[in-house]
Amino acid sequence: MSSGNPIDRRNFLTRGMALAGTAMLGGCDALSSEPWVRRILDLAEPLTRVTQQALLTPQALAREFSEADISKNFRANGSINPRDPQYVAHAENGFADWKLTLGGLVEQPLELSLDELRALPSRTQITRHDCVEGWSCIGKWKGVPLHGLLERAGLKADARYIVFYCADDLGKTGTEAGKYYESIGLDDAFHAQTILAYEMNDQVLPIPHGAPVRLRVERQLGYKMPKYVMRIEAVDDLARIRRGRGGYWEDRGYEWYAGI
Ligand SMILES: Nc1nc2c(c(=O)[nH]1)N[C@H]1C(S)=C(S)[C@@H](COP(=O)(O)O)O[C@H]1N2
Ligand SMILES: [Mo]
Repeated sequence: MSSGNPIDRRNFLTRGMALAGTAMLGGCDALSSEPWVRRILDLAEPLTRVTQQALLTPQALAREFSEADISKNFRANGSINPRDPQYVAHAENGFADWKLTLGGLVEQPLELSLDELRALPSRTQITRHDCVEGWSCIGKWKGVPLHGLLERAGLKADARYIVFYCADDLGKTGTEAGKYYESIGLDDAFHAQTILAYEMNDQVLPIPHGAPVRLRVERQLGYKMPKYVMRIEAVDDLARIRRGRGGYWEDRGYEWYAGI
């Protein structure tokens, strides 16, 4: 992700415009009208070079499907009913007092209720979920684009990864060490289809699929999409977290980048 040369302003603008133009030609969301792209094009705010690189990486979109393609039975996998006492208490009252926190290497930490998340601009997408175990299901997801939250919080210059901490103790250790977690790079974090989903197939996201919010990272395998996300953190390094490989399954031997 790092390049030797600083991006000069003209080159940066040209590539930024080209990126926005390509997305529109492709019939995708009008990227150039999105606030984060406008802000880059205006250079209204000094972004870090790492962030610029992440944003300028060609944003290939994962294939999107039609309503008719939606799987009748979307399989639920891994944890399907977390028993963590705090989680259970939140679930019992419909996550009314639950709050998602976004902290770490950010200028302005955020704390958002489910209602506040639902009030933010959303994205809906019908995509195919591929599990490393060899099954796929197509589902419709609605949620908050992660890039919007990251912009609001403002990444610090040394932020390189976004880490997601979950409520479920998949490892059944009874401690934080067994809890599911995941991390992605800034390219995926700012990708247009990377959303914190709170609806699935036009329903409130059910517990087996990750209520109250689960990440969708559509260019990677299922295990990169944490369910039951409680806390998000921007970090410069993954080595100090849990066993240091960037995710629950990564710590147990899976690849950190699970592109499909
Ligand atoms: N918190 C949490 N997230 C998770 C898992 C899990 O066990 N716990 N399993 C992962 C795996 S391997 C897959 S395939 C998908 C399954 O998502 P689904 O239950 O909506 O099908 O969630 C991923 N995210
Ligand atoms: Mo999976």
